[in-house]
Amino acid sequence: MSTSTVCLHHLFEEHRALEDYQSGVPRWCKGCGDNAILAAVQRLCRDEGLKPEKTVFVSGIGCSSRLPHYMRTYGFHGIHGRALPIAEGVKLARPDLHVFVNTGDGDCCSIGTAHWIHAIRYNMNMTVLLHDNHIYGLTKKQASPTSPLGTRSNTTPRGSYLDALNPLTVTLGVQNVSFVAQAVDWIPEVLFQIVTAAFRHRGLSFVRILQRCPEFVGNMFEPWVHDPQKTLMLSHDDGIQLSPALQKIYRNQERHDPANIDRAREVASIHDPIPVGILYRNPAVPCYEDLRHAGMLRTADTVRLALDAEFDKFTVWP
Ligand SMILES: Cc1ncc(C[n+]2csc(CCOP(=O)(O)OP(=O)(O)O)c2C)c(N)n1
Ligand code: SF4
Ligand SMILES: [Mg+2]
Repeated sequence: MSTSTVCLHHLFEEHRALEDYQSGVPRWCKGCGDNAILAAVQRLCRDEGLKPEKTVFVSGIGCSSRLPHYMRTYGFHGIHGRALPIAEGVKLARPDLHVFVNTGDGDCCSIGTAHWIHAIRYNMNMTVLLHDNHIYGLTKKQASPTSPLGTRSNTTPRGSYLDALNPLTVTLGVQNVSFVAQAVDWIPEVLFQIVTAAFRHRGLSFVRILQRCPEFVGNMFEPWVHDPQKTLMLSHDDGIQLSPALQKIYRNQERHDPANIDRAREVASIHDPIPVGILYRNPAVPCYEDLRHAGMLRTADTVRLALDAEFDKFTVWP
């Protein structure tokens, strides 16, 4: 190859457009907040210049878990509640990959709860996006653990009996938590900034995204969508930067120190107004894959030798 061909090849490799990360036509309902989350991650991939062959989106089961189908990257549409252990397996085997997880409130906070708690403690370097629409969408309107008290659904026709579980306070209560943020699908610029900050954090970043499901719980977030005073924007120097236009709309703001876990827990408990921004960040928490791989030279030969040694233990020699 001539030098100029190499340069052209390099240019082609490095500069990708949004379309290079798009795949298929999303089948979500009109107005579904999953569309905004998809747009944010596609923009993130483009702006961060992620190589599609080095990027994996892992999901469980639910409307939200269809997201990997719409990414032109690697993807793993897993089984209900098991997105996190699948993603951890990917990361442990291939720490060089960018791993994203898309999980619903049923997927993560109901059937997948045990995996969620332990994934926070293992703190592997991945970006976890909780699409929290407060309902089971795919199976057509059953109450989820995050459904507010009194939610009428197919499983709770007289209204749900229990207070909702708060995914932020739960996550902030787990040992080794290293990044917790909250975003809403209806402020796309801020959603994008939060997802970007989550991606840049080294460790497990957990982003709860309040996501509209117009099909089954159309009124769930309406008061917050229409009244900017009901959103509490958290700001700090390297946090979200509101554009001048958004500054004028979202005037309810609080200076917040994301290193302060006690304040993060207090803010996480606020339901109204909805806190939006980075609640907690601690880059010093070690990642499990680093601890496991520390001092290990993993080449094809070392893996083969180690496997041979293991298999030899069970060999019945003639
Ligand atoms: C083991 C198992 N149990 C139950 C189901 C049925 N199921 C599929 S998706 C789902 C809930 C989805 O809700 P959520 O995770 O909130 O995702 P959403 O559709 O709202 O995005 C359930 C109960 C299943 N697929 N597998
Ligand atoms: S049912 Fe709800 S969550 Fe599922 S695609 Fe439609 S609007 Fe989105
Ligand atoms: Mg849901």
